[in-house]
Amino acid sequence: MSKKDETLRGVLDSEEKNAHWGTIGVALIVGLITLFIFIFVWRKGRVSRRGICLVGLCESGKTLIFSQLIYKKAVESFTSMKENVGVLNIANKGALKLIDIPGHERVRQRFFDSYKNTARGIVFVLDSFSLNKDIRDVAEYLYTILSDPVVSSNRPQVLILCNKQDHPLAKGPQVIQSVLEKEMNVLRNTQTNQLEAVAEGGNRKSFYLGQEGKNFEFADIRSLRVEFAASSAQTEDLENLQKWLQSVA
Ligand SMILES: Nc1nc2c(ncn2[C@@H]2O[C@H](COP(=O)(O)OP(=O)(O)O)[C@@H](O)[C@H]2O)c(=O)[nH]1
Ligand SMILES: [Mg+2]
Repeated sequence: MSKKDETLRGVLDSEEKNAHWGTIGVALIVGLITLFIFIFVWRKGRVSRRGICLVGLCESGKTLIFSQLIYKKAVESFTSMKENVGVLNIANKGALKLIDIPGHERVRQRFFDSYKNTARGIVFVLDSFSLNKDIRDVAEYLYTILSDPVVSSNRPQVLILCNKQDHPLAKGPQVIQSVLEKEMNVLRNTQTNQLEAVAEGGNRKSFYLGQEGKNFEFADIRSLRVEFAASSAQTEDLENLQKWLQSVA
């Protein structure tokens, strides 16, 4: 090989190396840009979700809570078939949009579906006195909300608000939590069996709430933080709810 050939080869080799580094550089830049876009969209999604959905069975106290928070007084309550929407200003944290979703079985899913995308938080209101009588319905509604695909992907904060604490026979949040966990466990078993019967080997995991192989516990829902608090809208005791709103906003 002549000297000229060797020089030419050296030049070609170094050009190849340069091209190689060039490709890595471009790939790195594209990767970084994609990462930044991803972080931006993700943050924007979280920041722009300012909704707080008040859900729960009829007569649990949602509308009274809504009017105490928005109008600072009780407004004549009626069985509503429409949602109430109001703006809640949280000190140092900006505004939240409070949505009181009607509890009627036939309409609640439709209303929840149209607001769940904007939910930064979900307040599930229940009547702490009539829980024994309504336990099945309460657990079913709660299960539907917590296992909703949009909810588990957006991960709003969840508060289970044990309302009507002023009632002499009202149960406290801790008792309510364990009663609910037992009922949700029963519900999960029946639902899992039904789903298995319908779709053998189907997409069962996405419906499974909590941890497999042990009894249901709220703490085991990996995608959601579920908290419990007490309130009495009647006696204007909404302090725990206010604190939770302050932390979520
Ligand atoms: N004792 C008691 N009654 C309440 C409380 N909160 C709501 N209520 C009453 O429960 C009934 C249903 O309340 P409402 O806000 O309309 O419930 P919603 O159907 O969930 O919107 C009304 O008569 C309220 O006055 C509470 O904390 N204690
Ligand atoms: Mg109402």
